[in-house]
Amino acid sequence: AATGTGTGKARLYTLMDTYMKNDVLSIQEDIVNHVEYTLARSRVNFDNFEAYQATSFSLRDRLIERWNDTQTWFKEKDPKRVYYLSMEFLMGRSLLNTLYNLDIKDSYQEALAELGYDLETLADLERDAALGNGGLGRLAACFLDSMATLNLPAWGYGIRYQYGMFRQTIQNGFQHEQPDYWLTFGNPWEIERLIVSYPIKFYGHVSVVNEDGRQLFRWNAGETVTAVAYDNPIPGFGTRNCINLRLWAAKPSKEFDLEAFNTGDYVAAILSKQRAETLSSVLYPDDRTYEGKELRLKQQHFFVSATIQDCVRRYRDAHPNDWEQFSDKVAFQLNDTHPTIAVAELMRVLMDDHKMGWTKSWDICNRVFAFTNHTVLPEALERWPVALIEKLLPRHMQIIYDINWRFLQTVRNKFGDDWERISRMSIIEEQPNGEKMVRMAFMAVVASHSVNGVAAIHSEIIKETIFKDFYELWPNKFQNKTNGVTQRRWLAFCNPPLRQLITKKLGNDDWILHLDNMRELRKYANDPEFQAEWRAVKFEAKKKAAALIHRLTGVRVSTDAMFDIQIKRIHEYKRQLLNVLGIIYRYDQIKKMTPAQRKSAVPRVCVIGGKAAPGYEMAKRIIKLICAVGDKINSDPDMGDLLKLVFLPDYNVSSAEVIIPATELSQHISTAGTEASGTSNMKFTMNGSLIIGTLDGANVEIAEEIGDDNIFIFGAKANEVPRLRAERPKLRVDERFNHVVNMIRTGHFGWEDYFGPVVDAITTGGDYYLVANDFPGYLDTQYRADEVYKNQTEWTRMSIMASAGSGKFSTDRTIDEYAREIWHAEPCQVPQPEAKSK
Ligand code: HBZ
Repeated sequence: AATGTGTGKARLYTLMDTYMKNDVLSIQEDIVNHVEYTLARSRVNFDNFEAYQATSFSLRDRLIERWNDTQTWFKEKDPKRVYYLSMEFLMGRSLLNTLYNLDIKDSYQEALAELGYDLETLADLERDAALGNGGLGRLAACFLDSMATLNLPAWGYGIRYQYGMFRQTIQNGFQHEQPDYWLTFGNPWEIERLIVSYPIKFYGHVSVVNEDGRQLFRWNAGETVTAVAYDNPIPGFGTRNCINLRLWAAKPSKEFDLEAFNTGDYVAAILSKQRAETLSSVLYPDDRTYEGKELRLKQQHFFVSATIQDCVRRYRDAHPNDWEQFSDKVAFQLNDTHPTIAVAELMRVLMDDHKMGWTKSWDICNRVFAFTNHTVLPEALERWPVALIEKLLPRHMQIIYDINWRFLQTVRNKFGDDWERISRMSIIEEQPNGEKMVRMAFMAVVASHSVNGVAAIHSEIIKETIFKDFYELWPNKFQNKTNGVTQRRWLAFCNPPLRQLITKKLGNDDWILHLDNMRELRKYANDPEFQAEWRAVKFEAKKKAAALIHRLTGVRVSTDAMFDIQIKRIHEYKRQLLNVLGIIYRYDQIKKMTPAQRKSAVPRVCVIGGKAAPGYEMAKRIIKLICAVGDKINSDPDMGDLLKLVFLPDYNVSSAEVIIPATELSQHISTAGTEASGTSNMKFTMNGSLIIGTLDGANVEIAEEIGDDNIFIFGAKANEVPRLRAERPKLRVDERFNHVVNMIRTGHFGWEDYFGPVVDAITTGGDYYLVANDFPGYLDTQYRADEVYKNQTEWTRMSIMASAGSGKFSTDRTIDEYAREIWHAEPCQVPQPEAKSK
């Protein structure tokens, strides 16, 4: 093959006319070449980490082939492109995911084994790419996997933070935050593209110039930063398509401030330029309240402006001097309000840089933007001070005022001079203290042609609450797109024994692309032989999880106990407190049992894990409470293997991949109406865990799909919550609740002063999240779960039914719906090539 003949292009084509080979010998050659030529280590002497790096580089080469072919193909076919704009992509590790998606895991495993390296060991050395907080960031990562797999011409755009989500350590039961400098030893998966860079402007002032009899606005920026592209190939499964996650890093701009140089302070001038890099240095670790920090707004504009410039350039390369097709070729999905400044930025680019009129520019914006909301909690809704935007992005602030002015005319045309309504709906909020704020969610709704929630119940709630007025104005804008997760990472790859069992039973592994096929497993839910295999798979997973728990906490847990898990960010609304109170009750019950009663009790391993936002005092106290209760229980000889409680430190994507397959009961117990969707509930269900949960978020649809006899539901319904909140102080509280609360208050677990505010919040403080109200139902339902667990045949039946009914919760379904109903984008599959020259 590789013999160069001819000259010029012809010679180039024949020089390398085959793709990289995936036989064991070729893989070994590629790996040792990278050891020697990329890492500059001796090919006969390299350690595990170097083996991991070289293996990753050899995989990157394979990804690049696909990436290049895919982008060339997209360019040629010119389909409508989808751009997913997100401040967060919680990718986790890439090594195994790449091997599985490229279907070359076995060859690599064998190749490495022959060289004396163990693939699993190497895979464990990879640092998580933790460029996200939680559900919202992980959803973006699952979306990329499905967009690639469904052959959509889609790209993700975000920020290449140097510090990802902080590493959580627990010292004496308290959370400590450690920096996550994940790039210490480089990132073998990314492609640095120094050539792809754009200037990003900040500050300065706006002037008006006359050109050809037209008024044009000119923004003279006070500061310019350069955005440099880092590309992360995202391979699909069962396809050659490989899409892109383009992350921007901030670098100093080339244009130097001559004045600073001329005044002689050369070193100070360079140092001040260098500060530009701080823009992309750190992920904000708060998923609870919007952070009204200037740096956060700068990050938003930074990545949005680079993205818009990049996408406009790509469009104009294909369609010089023709804006007519822009909205047929481009769709932007806004992942929450964080990228909403894109609306003003695109308006600015169209009007100021490309001299388009308002009407035409606004029409384009409306056709290209769509917005996803992920929360109804008022404290999480982004509102930026007008004064801050005016200072940082003066031209954008003018445009926002103009958008609002025209929008409010629309409101008046429809509803008349209803000033209350107009002030409620205004994008600019006038606060009593006189400070004006920009309501980013309203701007996103006004500018987008589609607004969606992330589960059926959530999409209804936003129409009745935060966006009620807007729903009345534009009922057709509002949609639901129930979240999903990728069954590749969250079932097939993280749980190989279950993958094997399912594939064996179904006779093929088509379910990895068509999760609905799992429905067929229902037939075997009562089959004793299948049940035994199903339990054996779970037991193996529990052993692995027990080893991880021991490694991270030093606590040994029994694999014969029920694994009862709650892992998610720590929030009052997610009610980890309800879980702890239930565990305290269980502890107290066991203490009071006779030896005979203890014999028949169901043993449990309770695991709670999750990070608290560094400034969220209450959440940090709750972590301490979990740890204190855990210490008491785990050191009590009366408990033995009957009850353990561990706080799992530094919960992240990689630990989720071990814990979720091992879980038998998982908790999704938010106050109804507060959790937009939840996505781990879907991962657990796929892996045969039963859910104990409220009728909130996607739990509602999970119950529908798997049958409400296969899920443990309790608690107030969303529509009862407002009334219960109002009545709460009048209600008499359950004795069991009073008892466990008193145990905390009276120092049974120590630290009673520190836990004071925690207990107050659910008693004298009004109990906003209805912990007391839902406590009796929770205990009764936990008791029901114990009773079912005693009957392993019934438990296993429910477990199989849960997994079998999880087909709807694949992001393949979610993304297909977005593509058809919001983006109007078609798949564009790269043909299977024989050789490069073909
Ligand atoms: O988004 C979560 C929702 O709480 C969860 O119910 C849903 O399943 C998931 C995906 O739709 N929301 C978040 O994870 N939110 C954030 O992480 C966040 C991050 C930065 C912010 C605000 C929120 O400034």
